[in-house]
Amino acid sequence: MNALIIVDLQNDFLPGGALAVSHGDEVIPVANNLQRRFNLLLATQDWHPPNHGSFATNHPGKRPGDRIMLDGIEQILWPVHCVQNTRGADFAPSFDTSRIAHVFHKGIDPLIDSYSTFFDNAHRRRTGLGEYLKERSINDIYLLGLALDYCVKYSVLDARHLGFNTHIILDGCRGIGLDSGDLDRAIDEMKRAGAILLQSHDLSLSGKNG
Ligand code: VGL
Ligand code: ZN
Repeated sequence: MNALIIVDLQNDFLPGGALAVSHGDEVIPVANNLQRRFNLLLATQDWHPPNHGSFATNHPGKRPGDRIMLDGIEQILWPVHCVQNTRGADFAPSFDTSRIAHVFHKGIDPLIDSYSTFFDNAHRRRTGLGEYLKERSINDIYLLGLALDYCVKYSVLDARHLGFNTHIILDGCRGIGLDSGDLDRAIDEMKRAGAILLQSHDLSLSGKNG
C-alpha cells in the first residue's frame, strides 16, 4: 500500500502569504493532478497558537531569521504564520481537499517547533502519522509540498528513520532557501538518507498502484 502526503499547502506559504515560498502556488496543480494515482491521500497543516515560540514577535528585540535557544534547542525565528483557525493557516482555495482522508497538524506546542510531520524538532512527541501509516500497512510514501528545505526535508528524514520507503516528488515542492545552497543541501541530505527522488510525470505514466 502507498500514500500521498501533501505538505502544508496553506495560504501563508503561498505568494502574498506571511511566510511566502517563492512559486509555492505552482505545486497546487501538481498535487491536485496526482491525487487519482493514490488510494490514500493525507495532508498536513502547520498549526501554531498565537504565542508560538517560533514567531520573532514573541521575542522582544528579535527579528525573523534570528536564531535563539527555545526550551533547550536551537530555533530559527519566523514571521507570524499559520496561526490556528486564521485565513493564513487555511488550505489554499484551489487545493482539492475533497478526498483527503486525514489532516495531521504540527507546531501546536508553543515551546517547540515541528518541521517534520512525524515528530517535533526534538523528537519529544509524535503527531500520530507514523502509527497511522503502520496500522494501515503502508510502506511506501510519496511526499510533495512546502517547504522543501524545512517541512518536506525533515518529514522525509523522519520517514526514513521510521523505515518507510520514501519518495519525493520534486516538481511538487518549492523551498524557502534562507541561505544560498539550502535547497541543494536539502536534496542531498534526503538522498543520503535513502529517499527516492522523482518527478510527477514518472508517476502519471503508471496506473493507480496503491
Ligand atoms: C515550515 C518554517 C516554519 C514548513 C513551517 O512547513 O516548512 N517552515 N514553519
Ligand atoms: Zn511554522
